[in-house]
Amino acid sequence: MASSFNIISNEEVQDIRAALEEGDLCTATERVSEYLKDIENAPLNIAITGESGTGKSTFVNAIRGMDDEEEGSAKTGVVETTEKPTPYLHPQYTNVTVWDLPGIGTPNFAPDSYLQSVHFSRYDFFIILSSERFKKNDIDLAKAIQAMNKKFYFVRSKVDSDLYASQVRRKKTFNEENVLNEIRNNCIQSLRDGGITKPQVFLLSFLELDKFDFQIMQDTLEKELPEHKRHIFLISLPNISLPVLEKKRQAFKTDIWKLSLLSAGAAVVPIPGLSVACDIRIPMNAMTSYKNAFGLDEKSLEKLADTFGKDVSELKSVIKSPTVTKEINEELVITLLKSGVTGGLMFVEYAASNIPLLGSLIAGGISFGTTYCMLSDFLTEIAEDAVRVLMKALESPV
Ligand SMILES: Nc1nc2c(ncn2[C@@H]2O[C@H](COP(=O)(O)OP(=O)(O)O)[C@@H](O)[C@H]2O)c(=O)[nH]1
Ligand SMILES: [Mg+2]
Repeated sequence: MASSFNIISNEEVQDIRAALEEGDLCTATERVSEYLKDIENAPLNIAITGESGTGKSTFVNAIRGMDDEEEGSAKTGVVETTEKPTPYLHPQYTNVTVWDLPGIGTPNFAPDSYLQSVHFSRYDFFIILSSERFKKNDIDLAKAIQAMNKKFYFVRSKVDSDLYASQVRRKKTFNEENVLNEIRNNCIQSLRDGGITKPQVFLLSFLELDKFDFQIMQDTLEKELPEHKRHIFLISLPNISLPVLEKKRQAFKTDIWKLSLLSAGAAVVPIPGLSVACDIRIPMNAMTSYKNAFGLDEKSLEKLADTFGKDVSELKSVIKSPTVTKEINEELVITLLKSGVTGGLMFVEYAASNIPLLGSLIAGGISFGTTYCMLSDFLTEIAEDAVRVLMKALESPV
């Protein structure tokens, strides 16, 4: 069975999960990069989408070198003929499947339920067709694709008709180049107006496929297909790694309250400016072991950077937690504990210090709470940073 990530098989997903569970970031990243080497062979699903009658089925036939009447060709016509998403193998790119989709806005495929009806998540990237200027449906679709972190291109079809009409109607001033430029600018403008930044539009006629922007489109696809695959692989990584890292985090978390109690109970080092006494060696050791477990300690990061030909500073640049990249020493732990005690808690501590017997108990309680929150926060930050570092390590060099 194919995994829900399209491009990685279930076995591969399991393998990456296992590597993350057992090992550190470096082991897991090495495993993922082995798969990235085979990415050329990964399957890719391209959806041809757009409104009804824009030429989707004709496009699918044309790129497969077929006319519309051959056996095995997609059905085309002036009335909507595509009833459900239909897969066709791409003739040139092995492992690429082109999906002919029903039109948006046809009776069974209303715009608001369109994406669900065509099993949107199945596709890795999208070609949105329009035979006129791009409209709201196209723009909404593009935005939904963008929200899924997937890519799309626009194709303006039937430019032969525009040229023909212009030639008939404006015999004297007709200039092919001008008409094409006008169409292109018009398309780009309507997409920009709709909020699409840097839209890429190819002008095509499926009756004369090799004319107009066909070669540019081919070249672009050829250049970008491996990148697309890599991108798709990488965007699925958080889906795989986050649950695993979350499990790791939970496992540590169950121990935090014990550590915090211990720390508060031990109460040997009074922190200056904080009337609470706690043994800061305990949270300090805990933080160090979290860093090691998630592979975010200096040594692991260096090894990771080395393996993937990156600079340590590059990996560190995606770490959001200000604490993770700092050396864990007494000073840092004290600063963190102090910053955790604010407003109300400060007052309680002050009150506590005036009531000796009760005071030590409350002080213990505060120290427990402060330590607990600090360690929990740190653990959450470290798990999220681990995913970011993993993705960064695997990013292709620019
Ligand atoms: N002139 C012209 N007609 C086209 C072109 N592409 C498709 N058509 C015609 O437009 C109609 C709708 O095409 P079809 O592929 O069924 O559209 P779909 O609904 O998007 O799948 C058919 O009559 C096609 O022959 C094109 O590039 N130029
Ligand atoms: Mg069709």
